[in-house]
Amino acid sequence: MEYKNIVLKIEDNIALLTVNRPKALNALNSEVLSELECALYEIENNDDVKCVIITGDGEKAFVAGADIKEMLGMDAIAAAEFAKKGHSIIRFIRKMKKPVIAAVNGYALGGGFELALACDIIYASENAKLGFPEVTLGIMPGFGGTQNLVRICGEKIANELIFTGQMISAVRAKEINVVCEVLKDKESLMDRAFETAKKIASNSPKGVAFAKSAILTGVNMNLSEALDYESTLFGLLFNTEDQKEGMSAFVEKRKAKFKGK
Ligand code: CO8
Repeated sequence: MEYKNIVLKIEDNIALLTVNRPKALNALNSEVLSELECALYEIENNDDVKCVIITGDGEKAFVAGADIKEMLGMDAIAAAEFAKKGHSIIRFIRKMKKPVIAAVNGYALGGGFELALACDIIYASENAKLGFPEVTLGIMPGFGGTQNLVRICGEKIANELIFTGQMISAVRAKEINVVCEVLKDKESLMDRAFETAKKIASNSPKGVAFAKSAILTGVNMNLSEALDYESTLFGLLFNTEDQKEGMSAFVEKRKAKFKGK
């Protein structure tokens, strides 16, 4: 499919998805959301792809939020539909077999912060600014922000960020466990994202996918149910060729070649 507002590059088992609407600081309008949804679907169904990186075009913004100019004229029904469209992307990213890394280069505000929070790993450049300015616009986060932030850094920090609408630095985002690492500029940010993506891509795709499922599904279960879920997935991996290959390679002192089977 041809995309107008995003660029999708697939190379060496890694998909790089760039939101490319620089005139609006990569803000998410309905068209961008539809394209993101299609691209993520395309990536998930491409067996060559083992890991995904999402970033924003340029150095100024990852995504500066949902498109305020589009939202200005929305009534309640249209706004709820718009949020649901966003939610289906978040749900999709969370359920994808392939890990998704957000490389946050600059502003990640409102829906942009929420898009990053939906990803499995977040790296940020030193100039990144993250926050939820929604209450300054008379609305509230509606792209999963109220639910994901509280699960990552707890109620008090989530309250402070969401009720004030203040932006935080990448360093502060790391302190509150939102960001894994802060990199000095866009180039080192992308290098770091690719380094991690390559490591993930060299591992067993099924092992990675099942681990992602155990982490994300288990967190919403009680510990006993979550441990049962983990042991079921652990057992299922012993039906795969990758388990045989991974363990044989160890014993034979060679590098494993995983097929994702
Ligand atoms: N929507 C639409 N246009 C935007 C947005 C946005 N979110 N952010 C920036 N732009 C546009 C500006 O209007 C401007 O366009 P133009 O030149 O035509 O006027 C261009 O991008 C450049 O922006 P600025 O001139 O403002 O650049 P500055 O460097 O002065 O400021 C800021 C950068 C601080 C990032 C500033 O642009 C800003 O505050 N932007 C808005 C940030 C914001 O409030 N985001 C939250 C939006 S609400 C939201 O995301 C709700 C999500 C919940 C539902 C989602 C469901 C999918």
